[in-house]
Amino acid sequence: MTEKELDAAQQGKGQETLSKELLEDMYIKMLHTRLFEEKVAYFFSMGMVHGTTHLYVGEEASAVGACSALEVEDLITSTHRGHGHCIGKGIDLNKMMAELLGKETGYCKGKGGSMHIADLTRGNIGANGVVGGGHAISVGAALTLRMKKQDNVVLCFFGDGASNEGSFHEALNLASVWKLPVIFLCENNLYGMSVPVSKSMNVQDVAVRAAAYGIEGRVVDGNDAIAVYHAVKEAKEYVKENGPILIEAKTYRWLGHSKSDANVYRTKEEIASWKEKCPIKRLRKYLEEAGISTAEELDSIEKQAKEDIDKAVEFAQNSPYPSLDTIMDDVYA
Ligand SMILES: Cc1ncc(C[n+]2csc(CCOP(=O)(O)OP(=O)(O)O)c2C)c(N)n1
Repeated sequence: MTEKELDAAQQGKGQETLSKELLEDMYIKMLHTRLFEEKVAYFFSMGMVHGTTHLYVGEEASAVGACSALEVEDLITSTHRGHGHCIGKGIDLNKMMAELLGKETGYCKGKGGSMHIADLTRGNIGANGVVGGGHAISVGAALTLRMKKQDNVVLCFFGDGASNEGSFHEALNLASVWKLPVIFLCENNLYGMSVPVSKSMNVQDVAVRAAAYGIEGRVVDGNDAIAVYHAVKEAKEYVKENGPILIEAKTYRWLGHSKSDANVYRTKEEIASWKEKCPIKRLRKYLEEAGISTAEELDSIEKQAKEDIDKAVEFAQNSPYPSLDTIMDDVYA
């Protein structure tokens, strides 16, 4: 099936028809994610971003498709590769750029960096530098929602590598036993650092692991924002009634694991073949071919996205660094 036929088949499955407004919002958020990270990569190379960064380039459809299916009050837990999750859930780009540049106006007043961003006003309860760190937190958050009788869900993002952690298995088990409204969303980008999934697990799909806990596992094309949207939208209703679900979004990161990655464990051909499947180009093509948006409209969205990121850069660069006498403020452990 061609991509176009696949998309058409999806629309024919009796799924909700997405509005132009929603699809264009997904398009600009995917562009924001790509452009934001391109700036971060540049600033990192200039020595302006401290610590490390884990870029999400190539995986944009997964975060944006998933978060677009959630309400503001639905919660997400994120990972070390979390910029896309933040943008999907509606982060303030200025404050996130300021945080990465270590400025006082950032989300953590410039002291946390990329892996500690949370925005409780938008249901983002936090990135996490600990692989698998979000699993237990998402179960606890779902239990809180249940106890407060709130009709919302928690979506837990994690990678294929994190599905080999003990926390994944404990969390799925407990969420299943307590029938908690958690969507476990595995972003399978085929590698945990330099280790391919074929060398770290003896199953083809992470999704099959759900069966061990008596829950449903589904696989979705993680490079298709619309498919991810539908999968999460359906899952949202499902988990409120039945308890957790595991969704595996198959995707790929184009860049190295982090900035210290020489990227020698995969071939140029493999990377090039995934670049061909660019999720952003794919959504643009769909919007144009389905007659939802004109080329001019999409160009103007791209222009807007660039301006938004330039503004975020300007805001961050013009912001002060935190002063030395605040070094121990907001330190909890
Ligand atoms: C508990 C723990 N173990 C190891 C690490 C080092 N580490 C950081 S990212 C990573 C790979 C994670 O792979 P995956 O979960 O597939 O996510 P991806 O990086 O592919 O998005 C590892 C091993 C860590 N941060 N935390």
